[in-house]
Amino acid sequence: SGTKIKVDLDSNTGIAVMRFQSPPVNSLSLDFLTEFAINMEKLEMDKSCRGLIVTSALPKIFSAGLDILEMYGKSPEHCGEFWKAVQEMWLKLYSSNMVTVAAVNGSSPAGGCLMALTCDYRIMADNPRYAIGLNETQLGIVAPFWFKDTMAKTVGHRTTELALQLGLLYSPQDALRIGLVDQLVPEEEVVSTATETMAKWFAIPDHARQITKSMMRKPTIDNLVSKRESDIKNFVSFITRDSIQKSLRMYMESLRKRKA
Ligand code: CO8
Repeated sequence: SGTKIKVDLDSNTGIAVMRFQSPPVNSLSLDFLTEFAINMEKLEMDKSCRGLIVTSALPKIFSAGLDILEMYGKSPEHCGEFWKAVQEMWLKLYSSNMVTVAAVNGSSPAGGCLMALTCDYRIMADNPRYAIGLNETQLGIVAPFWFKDTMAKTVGHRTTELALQLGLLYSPQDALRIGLVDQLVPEEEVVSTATETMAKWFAIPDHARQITKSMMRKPTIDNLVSKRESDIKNFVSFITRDSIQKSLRMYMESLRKRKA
């Protein structure tokens, strides 16, 4: 097993806590996503595990989203392999039989926001410095249909239209207002609140809850499953364009300048 994600399963409570620990910003690299998929498979098979909390072991950041370096200056083959791993992460989380709670204890742009959106419930730290949202257009790239679907299923069509076109990043208060997160708590209580929340979900018979979850999500999941190959092709031809590569470079430079 790897080292980018730490998993603690408490077989008394049936709750697994997955802590992302990939400095500096828990970006979703190919290695990270591979480790994530392996951990998900293990937990999904483990009868003693009924619930999963995903959170960050790093201060201030839940996840910075997809690792831009996996999409910049890379071969089409590499980009395709990377995108397949991103799809796999979404499929595994969105279709999980476990109760999934995102304990968002830091900023969560783009792919980080997507990860939180795939969970059943989102609790965020009430710190105005943190931001969450699908900001892809700000990078000159486009969130694919299944990112859009996940967002729209959560906050509705009109809010998604504004959020995605403008690439909006929301403060915790605004994220709560639009329903992008379900609850705000003080930073040090995010994980404990997630554990308490689990109890409420565990009180419902698993089979009834799982069938209901599947009923809500299956059409969205089937839609990607049936279009997986064309989605990979689209991504690869888009991301390897010179103009898009240039946008990514400029964005990375702007991150660096902001710091200087
Ligand atoms: N990928 C790779 N490296 C990153 C990323 C990233 N997503 N985010 C930050 N880094 C790097 C920074 O460049 C910096 O590197 P260095 O130290 O070498 O300069 C280092 O991590 C630390 O970053 P910061 O100094 O910026 O740290 P802060 O604590 O000040 O800020 C933030 C943390 C808020 C996470 C900030 O770094 C940030 O906003 N990052 C960018 C986040 C972002 O926009 N991610 C979008 C990725 S795209 C995506 O997830 C979905 C793509 C959809 C597919 C598109 C289809 C075409």
